[in-house]
Amino acid sequence: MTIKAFIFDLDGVITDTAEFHFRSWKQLAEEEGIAFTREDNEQLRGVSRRESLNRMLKGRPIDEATAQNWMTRKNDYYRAYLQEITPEHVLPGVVTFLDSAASAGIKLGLGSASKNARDVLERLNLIDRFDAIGDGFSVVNTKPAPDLFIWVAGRLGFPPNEGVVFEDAEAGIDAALAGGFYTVGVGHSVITHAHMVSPGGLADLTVEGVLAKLNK
Ligand code: B16
Ligand code: MG
Repeated sequence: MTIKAFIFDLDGVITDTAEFHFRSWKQLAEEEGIAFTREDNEQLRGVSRRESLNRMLKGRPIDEATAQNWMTRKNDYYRAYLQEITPEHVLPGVVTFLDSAASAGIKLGLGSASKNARDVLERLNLIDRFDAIGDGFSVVNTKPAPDLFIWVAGRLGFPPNEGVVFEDAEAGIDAALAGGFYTVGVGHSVITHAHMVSPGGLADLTVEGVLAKLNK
């Protein structure tokens, strides 16, 4: 079997929007008198806006209208931060890795839980590099459900067992494994159950190295 497609998560793999998500949730939490720390924010990596709100609330009940209002406010704060994003916010090694994969004939997909993913990619000047983009609008069941990555693989025209998912979050690795993909855990979070890990991100990986390790 041969690997023919790479699918990348956005936040934590291509760029670091986690800090902007954190500041936005923190602002909302402070306005509402809810304690919210950086450690709390780690639990929100890779999960949808709605699930992030649920985790921030830690069981505190709110009605649906309030939930919608809070998510809108958080997203407004987040979108203000997005205006600061430039191509300099692309993480080290990403452009080289994407170029090298494309040169090797590998199809490139993006699988992000974010409804802002396209805007972020445009600001990073990377949107044209991907053959398929799945985002927070693409599927109903978000990570750790496998649906998003399967949706992207379908768009790329390859079955999951010919694809590798690069993820920084447990929820994303769980989603990819559930879908039958090969997985590479990247970044500083502790990922123990991926086929391969790279704490230094894409900068510490080569396309040849990934293929040699995963191509059986
Ligand atoms: P939005 P990823 C995820 O991006 C973030 O890691 C997560 O913190 C965020 O809640 C989620 O996107 C939804 O983002 O509110 O912009 O729709 O890691 O899947 O690229
Ligand atoms: Mg991520």
